Amino acid sequence: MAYFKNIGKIAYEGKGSDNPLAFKHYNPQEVVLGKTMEEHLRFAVAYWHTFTASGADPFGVGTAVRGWDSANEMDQAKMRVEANFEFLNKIGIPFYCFHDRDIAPEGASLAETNKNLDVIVDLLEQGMKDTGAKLLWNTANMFTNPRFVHGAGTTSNADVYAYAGAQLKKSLEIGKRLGAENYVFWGGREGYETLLNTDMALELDNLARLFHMAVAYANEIGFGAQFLIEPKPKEPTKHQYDFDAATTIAFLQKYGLKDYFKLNLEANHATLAGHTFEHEIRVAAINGMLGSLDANQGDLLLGWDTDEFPTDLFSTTLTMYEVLKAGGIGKGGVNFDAKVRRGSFEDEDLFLAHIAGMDTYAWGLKAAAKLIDTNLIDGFVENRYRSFKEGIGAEIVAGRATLASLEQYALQNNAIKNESGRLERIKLQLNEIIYSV
Ligand code: XLS
Ligand code: CA
Ligand code: CA
Repeated sequence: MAYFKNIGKIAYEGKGSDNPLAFKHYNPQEVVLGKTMEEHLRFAVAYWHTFTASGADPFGVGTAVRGWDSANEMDQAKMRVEANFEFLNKIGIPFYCFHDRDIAPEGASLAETNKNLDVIVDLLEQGMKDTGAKLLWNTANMFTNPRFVHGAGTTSNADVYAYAGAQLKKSLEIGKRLGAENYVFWGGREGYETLLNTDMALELDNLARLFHMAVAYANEIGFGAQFLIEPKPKEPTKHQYDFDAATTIAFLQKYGLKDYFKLNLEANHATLAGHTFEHEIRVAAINGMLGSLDANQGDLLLGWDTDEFPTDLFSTTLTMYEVLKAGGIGKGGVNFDAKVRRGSFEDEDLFLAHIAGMDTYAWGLKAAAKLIDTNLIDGFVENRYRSFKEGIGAEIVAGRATLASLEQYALQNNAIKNESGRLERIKLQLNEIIYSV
């Protein structure tokens, strides 16, 4: 059955087109710096925002009008599978991502929940065979159900920890069956509200133990997906343990997990942590930990995770610049972890929102490639640090300098001369590049 009957395949029509249901910048086969846009961007649809969510917020029920609204829970789950493949095909996105609880309803027991999952996973497997759609990543939702009130891997209750382990095991099996290229761990409630009732050391040790068990089980069943941890500084807990890229890398290092994980970085989580998205990507990249991206944007006037579709060109340009400089996104992709606003409740809005995100990323990719071609940033940065290429700078970089040798140099070097960072000039040139492509 078709759910989006009034919408056909979205085509690339180029910059002059005024058709809202067409791409102006995303031309999948267009080659940019030696790879097609499709290969660079590896777009994915987030199942939860696109098919499961209803637009409900703390002040009101859902507003979305969908073709599966009136069916019972299990039928809705089946209808969403069909809608997913129809949507992927029409919008031209090769990948999708889901949490276990997005695709199938929970039953009265864990066994019944797993049975529901099996029914839907069969349908997903068949749909993927029929359409060629691929799973960028799957994950386990260990935060919505009330049992996770005190966390999952960091809960104070060992029974809940065991349940989380069982849920994770099933999720890894599903990932293997559907050939997921990555597997994501986002610590939904892995954090705390107050130290007055919290054993932080035990919680962190337990979380690491769960990750080690996941690595061991994936090995055991031959599930070769890249494991990814997704940092977020707050929401739902006040102190999320995986605060940002740097904190997460330190955690992985401490517990001997660094070789088994990379990072799934989200734009809105970066800004919640007080960083830009490009900062988080650079931190991951220089540590060899860049895994995948959750593409969205926050609202500067709101302090929470609004998960808006990315439409800020300045940000997508700098994001794609970081990705290109890091040598690409590898097995990862650009997953639209983004939801249409509550007022955008029609099916057509799902298409328009993804088109906006895809065009903004494609535009950003073209601008980033031009930034590299024109050598604007690289050239400036290289010149800015040229003092480390010779003399005392070269001694420092070679690791031969000591405090005594620095003192000897500084004592005879009375005229230190700094140079301007030229920030405003560079920003204007960046604007010119963005609007020229
Ligand atoms: C929530 C997160 C979540 C992860 C997957 O803020 O973004 O959706 O991406 O669990
Ligand atoms: Ca996310
Ligand atoms: Ca988010």
